[in-house]
Formats: sequence, structure tokens, C-alpha cells
Amino acid sequence: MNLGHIFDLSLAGRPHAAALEFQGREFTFGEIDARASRMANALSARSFTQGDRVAVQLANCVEMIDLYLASTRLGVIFVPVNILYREREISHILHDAEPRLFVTAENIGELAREAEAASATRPWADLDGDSPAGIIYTSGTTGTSKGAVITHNNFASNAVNLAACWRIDSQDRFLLALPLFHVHALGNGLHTWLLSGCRMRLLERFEHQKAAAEFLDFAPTLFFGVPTIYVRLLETDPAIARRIGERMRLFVSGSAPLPAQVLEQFRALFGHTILERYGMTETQMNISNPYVGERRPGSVGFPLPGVSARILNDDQQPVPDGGTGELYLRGPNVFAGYWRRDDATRAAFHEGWFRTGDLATRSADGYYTLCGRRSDLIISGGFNIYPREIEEFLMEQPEIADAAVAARPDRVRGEVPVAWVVARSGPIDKEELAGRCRAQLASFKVPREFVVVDKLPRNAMGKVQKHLLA
Ligand code: MCA
Ligand code: AMP
Repeated sequence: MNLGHIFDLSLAGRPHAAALEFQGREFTFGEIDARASRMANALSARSFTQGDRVAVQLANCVEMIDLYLASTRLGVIFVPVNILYREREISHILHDAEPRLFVTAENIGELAREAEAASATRPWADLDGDSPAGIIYTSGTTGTSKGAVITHNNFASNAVNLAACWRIDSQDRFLLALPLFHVHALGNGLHTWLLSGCRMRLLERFEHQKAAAEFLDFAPTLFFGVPTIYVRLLETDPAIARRIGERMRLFVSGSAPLPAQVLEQFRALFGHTILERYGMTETQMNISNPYVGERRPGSVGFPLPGVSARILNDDQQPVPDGGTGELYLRGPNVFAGYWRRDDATRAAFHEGWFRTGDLATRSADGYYTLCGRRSDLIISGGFNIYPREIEEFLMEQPEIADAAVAARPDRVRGEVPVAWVVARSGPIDKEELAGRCRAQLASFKVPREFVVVDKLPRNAMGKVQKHLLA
């Protein structure tokens, strides 16, 4: 099967059921199906064929769903681009993925008009489950991001797992506020919606000032969030939180560690124990706390069905329960490799097991707990930041001789980036430097502070000792 067969459970199987709400507009599954066909025919008219790439940088909207469904129908590979990315970051992706078309807020109107005029007959490419469905860029340790090639089978196994293990069905009311350009909203959100045939309200983005009102108005039963969102929701008035909680069935958290204290405070306020799970772009969802049974604070639970997990030490030997090592994974969820990067793909696997780069420990009763990362990845509000990329940008600036970027803990965003810089000669105008960063880097990557130092602490190998920076 390919994703089309799975989506058809709702698109073709429940054509008259309410499917989607977006900014006051409502659509049935039949309408979503027809929109997808029209968009696919519009892409075909632009001579898109199987294997072509379409890059898309849009805020959440119905047209983005149309484009995604149209792509999976034609075998076109969908390349979502973070809405916060600036020219430098976008240019890297476009050069690497070589899409036939780059869809943005500027030209989506034109494409939508072509789709309105196109036929609603269904095009249907005969796709194998191993066909690529998406290339999702994820920041590599090299500083520039690499495209993770995700197949129909990868996405399908993830959706089937989540729908089954989290009991998502057509009775759910699903509030989706996460950005569709990431696996969290796309692979978990969109796919479980289409698989289950539930009703979804899509928001353009999560706005914490409006969140409680949105919950009250839509009365969802299901919600996916990153920890920053749950920290924001702790500001909800207790009586309102209780009302929201009464209607809810399941709150899920992932993409970054959920502090145990936030889980406890949230439980006291909303009357729900958030279900924490762990995933990666390259692997979709790997490990999840159980729907029925203990959702253990600080832990991410058990490997999902079909997913095999191993914790190995630096000599690639198994670590006994209670010990810490790097987590390796195998299963139908694991991606096909990095786009045009055989070297990076080879480096990411050991004897067929994917190296997550995450450090983990397993308890005697089988719960996995993440305990940090091998790399210096920073996660801010659920967005990943590789310090190397910011360091490279800073070193290109004429007034900077040396630079290092590291995380600072942040109550709301989890972590934020801070830069330590060495001047080439003369003073550094921090405001001006911050402005240049804002123009060239996604907002979440812009260092929250610049600390000017005489030199960076380096070890004998010349590597910056980041733990000494703060
Ligand atoms: C954030 N900002 C945005 C958006 N989200 N701008 C436009 N559109 C967006 N969708 C910018 C704001 O302009 C602001 O910039 C900063 O981010 C924080 O915004 P704020 O309103 O203060 O929001 P917040 O209350 O702090 O919440 C931020 C957020 C956002 C909404 C939680 O961080 C977010 O959407 N995170 C989810 C990311 C995600 O889905 N990650 C999954 C990747 P400024 O800083 O300049 O003020 S990981 C993944 O996919 C794996 C597989 C997994 O395990 O899930
Ligand atoms: P991404 O590359 O955006 O897919 O981010 C994947 C990374 O997010 C993982 O390698 C983890 O480091 C982190 N991550 C995802 N879920 C969790 C979680 N529940 N707890 C801690 N870290 C997480």
C-alpha cells in the first residue's frame, strides 16, 4: 500500500463526514479529496511527474494540505520548508533538493487558481510503499541541514502505530496547532487525522494568548504539543483548565524533554497526565508512554510496535539496564537515508541500526528515559538548532575572530542559544550584530545574548570546551 490507500479510508470512505475546520471554513472529507485531485491535476498540467520535488514554505493552511495530498497522489516528493527560515537557510534547501517549484505565500494564489480550474478526476500513480513521500530537512552536525528521505511506508507505519496505540478514531476532535512543515504535525497530526477520519481544527499557529479560547470553542478530545506549549498552557485560569480537561481525552507531548514538574502542574490544573513520546525526523515516532498504564514522568515509555531499540556504549556493546549509552533503532519507521548524501547516510547507521545521537537508559521494567545528546544540539520551543550553523555564520562577520554557541536553560522555550564571540580588533556592536543575525537566520536561532570574550576555552585538540563557556 501507499499513503493514498490509507488516506482513502477517510477521503473516499467517509466523504460526507466533517473533516476540517480552518479559520471558520469547513470541509468534508469528500471536499478535501476533490481539492487534492484538482491540485494534483494542476501539478500534472505543470508537467510534474513521479520523483519530482515540490518545496513548500507556507504557514498552516488548507492549500498546504492540498499540495501535500496532491504530491503523495502523483509520487511527487514533498519538501516542506520552515516558515521562519530566511534566505540563507532556504537557498541551501533549494540548491540541495532541486525542486521543480518553490511554493510560498507569493505564488500559492496562482497555483490555487489553477487548481480551482482543474478537473476533480483522481489521478493515481501506482506507487510502491518504498517510494519517497517527503524530504524533510533536519539540521546536521556539519552545520548545514540534510534532507531525510521519508518513504510512504515510513509515514504509514508511524500513523498506524499512533492511531492504534493512542486509540485515535473517528469520534475524536483533534486540535492541531503545530507547524505542518515538521514531522510532528505532518507525520503524526495530518496522517492520524486522515487515517482515523476524525474532525480536525487546524490553526495557522499556536498563539498562547488565544489558546484557552480556542480549546473552549472547539472542545477537542485530542491535542499534540511541544513542551513550550504545555508551559504556556499552565497560565490558563484554573476553572477554564478544568472545563477543557473534562472534554479532553488525550494530551501528547514530544519534540523536546517535558520537565516532570510541568507534567505534575499540568495534571493538577487540567486533570490529565500528558502522554510523552519520543521521535525524530529520520525515524518518526520511536518510543511512547502507554495509553493505558503508567505514564511515567521524565520517561518516554516503551518502543512502539515494530520498533527495536538498543542502548550501546562507545565500543558498540550493549549497556545493561540502568546504564547510559547511545540509543540505536531499527524498524519500518526508519528513513531511507539522506538525500544525495551517501557518506552521511553510512555514518548514521551501524550494522543496520540507526544511531539516534540521543543518550538513553532503560529501567528494569522496560521504560526508556532520555538523558541528553551526544551532539550539542539545542532545542528551543521544539525547533532544533545546531550551534555549528550559527557559529559558521558569526565567523563570516568581519568583526568576529572566533565564536561558539551553546544552550542556556529557559523556562518557556526549554533552551535558548547564547553566543560567545572574540573580536578581531576593536569593539563589537552587539545590536548591529543581532540585526544581521535576524536578517539571515530563523528567529529561534538568533542568539539571545552575545558575550564578548578575549578567547574561547579550547582543549589540546583545538575543540571548544562548551561546558566551560557559561
Ligand atoms: C514560532 N514563531 C512563529 C511560529 N512559531 N512565527 C511564525 N509562525 C509560526 N508558526 C516565532 C515567533 O515569531 C517568535 O519569534 C518565536 O517563534 C516564539 O513565538 P511566541 O509567540 O512567543 O510563541 P511561544 O509561546 O514561545 O511558542 C512557540 C511555539 C513554537 C508555538 C511552541 O516554538 C512552535 O510552533 N514549536 C513547534 C515546533 C515543532 O513542531 N517541532 C517539531 C520538530 P521571536 O523569537 O523572534 O520572538 S521535532 C519533530 O518533528 C520530531 C519528529 C518530534 O519528535 O516531534
Ligand atoms: P528532529 O531532528 O527535529 O526530528 O528532532 C529530534 C530530536 O528531538 C531527538 O533526537 C531528540 O533529541 C529530541 N526529542 C524528541 N522527542 C523528545 C522527548 N520526548 N524528550 C526529549 N527529547 C526529545
